[in-house]
Amino acid sequence: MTNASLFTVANKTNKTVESVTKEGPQTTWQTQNLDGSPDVCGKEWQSRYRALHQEIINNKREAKFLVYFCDLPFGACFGYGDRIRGLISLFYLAILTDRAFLIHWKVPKPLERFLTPKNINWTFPIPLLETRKHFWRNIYGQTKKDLDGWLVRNASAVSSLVKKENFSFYFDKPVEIVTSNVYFAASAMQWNKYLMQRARDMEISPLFPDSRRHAKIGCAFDFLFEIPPRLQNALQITRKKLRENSTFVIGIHIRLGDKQFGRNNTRVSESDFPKYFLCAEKVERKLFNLDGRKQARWFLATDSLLVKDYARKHFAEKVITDENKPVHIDLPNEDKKPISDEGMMGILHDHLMLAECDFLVVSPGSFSLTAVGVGMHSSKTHTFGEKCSFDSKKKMRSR
Ligand SMILES: Nc1nc2c(ncn2[C@@H]2O[C@H](COP(=O)(O)OP(=O)(O)O)[C@@H](O)[C@H]2O)c(=O)[nH]1
Ligand SMILES: [Mg+2]
Repeated sequence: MTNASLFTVANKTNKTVESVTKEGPQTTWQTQNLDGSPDVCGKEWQSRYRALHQEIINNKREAKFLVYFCDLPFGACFGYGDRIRGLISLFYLAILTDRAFLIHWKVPKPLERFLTPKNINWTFPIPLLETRKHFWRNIYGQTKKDLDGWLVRNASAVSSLVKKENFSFYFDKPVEIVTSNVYFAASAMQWNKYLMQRARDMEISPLFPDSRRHAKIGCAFDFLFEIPPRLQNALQITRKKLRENSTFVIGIHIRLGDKQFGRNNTRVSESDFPKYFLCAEKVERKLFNLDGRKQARWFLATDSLLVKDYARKHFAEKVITDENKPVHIDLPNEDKKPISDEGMMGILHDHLMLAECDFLVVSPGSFSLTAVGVGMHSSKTHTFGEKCSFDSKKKMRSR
């Protein structure tokens, strides 16, 4: 992805507009603060876990590891959003069982090329100690031979396990490796009396039942990941275009489905996606006090070129979108080539950019909902494009 040619900005306007953000009015277009807020994320467990992790990898404490694993010869760790939800669920499970969390995400590209370790060294090599391997997800096309050596549980069996098991005993090997796309941190884990007791004792507030549903994603993401300079630069270029003249930004994510990636699966139909743009217009009208001087910009992320073309044709004035063809992280391209670095950058760029928009119009699915989580959005700052319901009495103030 070359920075200069990445994005199409339709005609720039020089109107003076001030931005409205999730936290309230802002006077500049500076980066949204996505850092895990101490109010939502808690503030003590992070340093305690950092110390524990350090002690384990420095051999000063019993070797106990929990590894998120995506390096299977047959691929198929699912999409980016699915991976993030599985990974983050395992991260919390590692904290609650006093294990050092490692990420071994090598397919189709090593994650550490695109997101780097922040508070803990999750790239530490998997120790050559007694190991058990868990395959926690539904089987899609894997053969018996592929799964040799893996303890297989489908998604509903994982939920049952996570609801009732005492994992301090269940995980009894020095190295427990898991490949998973199950978002149990937001569901089954909440029912587990042992895990929830530990979460309370350790004051891991994003896991408390009354915490914001997707904040657990934002708090974990912020703890684990640093955005490296190459991706930061790409984000900054887009941000500048979006925030020019202190405008405010609506992020729109339209996920048509895997049809464009050669699979028979439709999420949002080609006749329904224009509703997302109508929804963004409604958000502007009802939530932001726009007048002739004020204008919003839209950041469009989508899996479809058709949607991008439509947006450029109908909303050239306000839409900014990546020019490249979106790729599915886990499905082969038409030419059967593995996904390129640019393709991966495009996925991360779209996801992180969506996260920092002031309001989100999203699709059902994990790509959208993890962006809601990473951006620490509440129910007041996102809606689903087709339903487009929100409380229009709660106007967002602009100055
Ligand atoms: N670049 C880009 N890729 C996307 C976008 N939406 C979906 N994709 C691709 O489609 C895949 C969708 O999988 P996933 O993130 O699991 O979302 P879900 O299947 O909708 O739950 C992602 O991994 C991306 O490769 C988007 O807005 N931009
Ligand atoms: Mg998926």
